[in-house]
Amino acid sequence: MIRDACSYGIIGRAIKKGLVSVDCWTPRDDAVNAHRTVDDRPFGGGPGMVMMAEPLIRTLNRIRLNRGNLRLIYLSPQGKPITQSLLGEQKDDLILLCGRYEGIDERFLESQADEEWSLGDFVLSGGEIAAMAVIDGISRLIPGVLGDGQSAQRDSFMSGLLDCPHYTRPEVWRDMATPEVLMSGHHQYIERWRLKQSLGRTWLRRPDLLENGRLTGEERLLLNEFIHEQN
Ligand code: 9WO
Repeated sequence: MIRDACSYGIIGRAIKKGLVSVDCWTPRDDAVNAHRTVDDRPFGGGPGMVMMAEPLIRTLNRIRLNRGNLRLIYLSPQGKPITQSLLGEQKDDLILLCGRYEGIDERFLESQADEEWSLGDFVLSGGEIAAMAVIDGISRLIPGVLGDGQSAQRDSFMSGLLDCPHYTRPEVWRDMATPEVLMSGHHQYIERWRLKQSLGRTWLRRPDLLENGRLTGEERLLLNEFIHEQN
């Protein structure tokens, strides 16, 4: 699942260019019996199965022999929210642990997991989709992975704002026109319009992102202009 998802697009090209590397490991290769068992019934009863600690620690020891002592992140709904700033803080390689079944033996998590991260307050079938989001989000921040043009767009979100609207041909689609400023060729005006739209959208949809009071004077003015135009 992870290998396939990493073979496409920006991440696939980054791996081909050697800017990103993703290795996948399975505890089944370190199962302690011929049936390659990695799970067992939960103590205390209840539905489903729990991933055993022993196969996992053996896999983890192989990874550490191979890649060194990297921080281990467990992807779970019980973790701290995955945000752009959390991804931006990551400077070293990571081990991303994806659970399945009903979860992983707590003794493995307590002794081996450095952090737990959550994609959101919902339960999936496993941690892989969250792990893929982390791989994609961190990879995009590595110099050379995005084309130069896109890095400008990335910088705007790095300021904690939502993205501005985007338009392409045709100029009028189903009687809906493209904002004139985008057709003007006046790059300063276009940049100002895009920042104003990002500020306005953030104010309308995610006002919580503006509570950190980090807007510059010019951004505050632009936002006030947007708000005034709303009324
Ligand atoms: C099941 C569950 C049921 C009720 C309330 C909370 C619950 N958490 C879980 C749970 O973590 N189940 C897991 C399935 C076991 C390990 C992997 N699974 C998983 C990871 N489901 N959803 C995620 C996940 C990971 C990161 N961000 C969001 C969801």
